Amino acid sequence: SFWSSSCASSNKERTLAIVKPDGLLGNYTDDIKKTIIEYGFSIAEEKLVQLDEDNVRRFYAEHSSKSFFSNLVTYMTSGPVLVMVLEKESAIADWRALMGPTDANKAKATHPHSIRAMCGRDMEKNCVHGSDSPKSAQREISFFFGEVSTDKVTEHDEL
Ligand code: IDP
Repeated sequence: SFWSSSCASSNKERTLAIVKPDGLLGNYTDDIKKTIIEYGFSIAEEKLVQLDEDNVRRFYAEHSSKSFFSNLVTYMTSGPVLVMVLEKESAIADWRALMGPTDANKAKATHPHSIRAMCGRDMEKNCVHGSDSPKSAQREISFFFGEVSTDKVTEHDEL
């Protein structure tokens, strides 16, 4: 593939990060981006999008049978999100570590310097997303930035 052939000599890895609607509404975007840069990531791509129900159902398909799924759809469509491709060595694991645990209350207790401790509220409203494996990262990056992605999500006008 293009990626493996053009980057064979680089250890850089890409992951998908999302600042969720609570992060944008709470004006945490600048602090989150500052932290991302401080920790050595580069932001390779970014766009502000308004997800619709269908986008979220497909993005989070693995959670479709969970009890919290309909709340997750409501939450993720409640406002625009900032989607970014982050790049660095070990980007996937390092971004997960920087986000902190899924439950923002746990993050505040055990990972006080994590992003979810800084701007999350609870198990659901946890401010940020990060891919959990190389396979997810590839799927999620092409979901938002692949060749056909422009019909899948609606770009938001004002950034
Ligand atoms: P992750 O975002 O830390 O990878 P996942 O288990 O993949 O966590 O869950 C996806 C998202 O679904 C979470 O970030 C959170 O917003 C929401 N979520 C997960 N578990 C719960 C729950 O038990 N109640 C409400 N929302 C949840």
